[in-house]
Amino acid sequence: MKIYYSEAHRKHEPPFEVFDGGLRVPYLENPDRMDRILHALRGTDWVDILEPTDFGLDPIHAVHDKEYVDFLASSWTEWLATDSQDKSTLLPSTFALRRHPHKPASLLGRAGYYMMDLSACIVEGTYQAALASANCALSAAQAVADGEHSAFALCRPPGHHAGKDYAGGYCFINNAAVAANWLAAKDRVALLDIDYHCCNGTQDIFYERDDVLTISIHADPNFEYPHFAGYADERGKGKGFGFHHNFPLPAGTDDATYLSTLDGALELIREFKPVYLVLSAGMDIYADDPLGKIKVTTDGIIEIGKRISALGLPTGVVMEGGYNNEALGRNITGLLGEFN
Ligand code: SP5
Ligand code: ZN
Repeated sequence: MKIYYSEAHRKHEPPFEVFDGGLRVPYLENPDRMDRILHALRGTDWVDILEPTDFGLDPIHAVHDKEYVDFLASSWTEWLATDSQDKSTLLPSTFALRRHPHKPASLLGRAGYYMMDLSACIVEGTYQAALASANCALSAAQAVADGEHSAFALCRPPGHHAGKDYAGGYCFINNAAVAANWLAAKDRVALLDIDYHCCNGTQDIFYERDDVLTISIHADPNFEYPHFAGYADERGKGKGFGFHHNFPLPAGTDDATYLSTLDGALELIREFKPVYLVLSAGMDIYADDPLGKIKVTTDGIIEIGKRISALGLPTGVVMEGGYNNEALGRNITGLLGEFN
């Protein structure tokens, strides 16, 4: 299997994130995640780890507002020029409610406008890492468009919380959405997101489209991040109505319940008759994930891979979340092994 991976992620290493109640904790979305996965992949005899191709900014601008991408590109330099006391990472303290859409001129004002929370921390290497991550997803899309049965984009930072014009939840550029949009120019695409968290960014990006079916299985946003998207009654808008589906799950969901929910999602994908599948693969559904409250085992993840692979679709698998670093390697090789 072709695996696309770039070392550019290493320079995106924020010193902390801010949890509920203002607690500063070490950044959970850390470079060690990639090392664990690479180590496990290199231990198999079926991977070919490749540098991504540079697709330039056009496929990114096709999904994200240009001014938002410009903000990602220039914010670190602008941040260093401010007189803020702690410049270890750019985070705002005021957030834009989108019912008041004025965009302020100041850097911290724009940071609040373009960020949805306190876990999309920008540091010096963030923009380059985010671009390389998107190129990994595009390279995997190119591979399946060129006839590979499947390919894996080992993306870091992840992408599925990033919307057209906002960062959030460790995400800056929506890698899976960029790849799905690129494939949609060729033929019908389904995007299935199995990360523990709802893919609010992906949902927003495709919400009014009928050429990309988007489906997310995740922890119920009533109790879990991202809180404001992921409810079952959000089904798309305009001609996109009926082309987005959310499957919110309760805390404690086990393998059996997860798999029967997955079967429902897979049935919708079959009905849509896509030519390509993009799989946003977050491993934070794993039972011992520090951020998750869903109880899927490694065997459950392998079975998830088997059932998705049984669709028989050319599939670009895109790395999203997953924070039990020790388990990430076996969970990802278990999932991908079913596509091989
Ligand atoms: C890609 C991805 O999986 N992003 C997830 C980002 C979630 N960030 C917000 C976490 C909310 C913090 N709650 C902490 C509770 C710790 N017990
Ligand atoms: Zn997640």
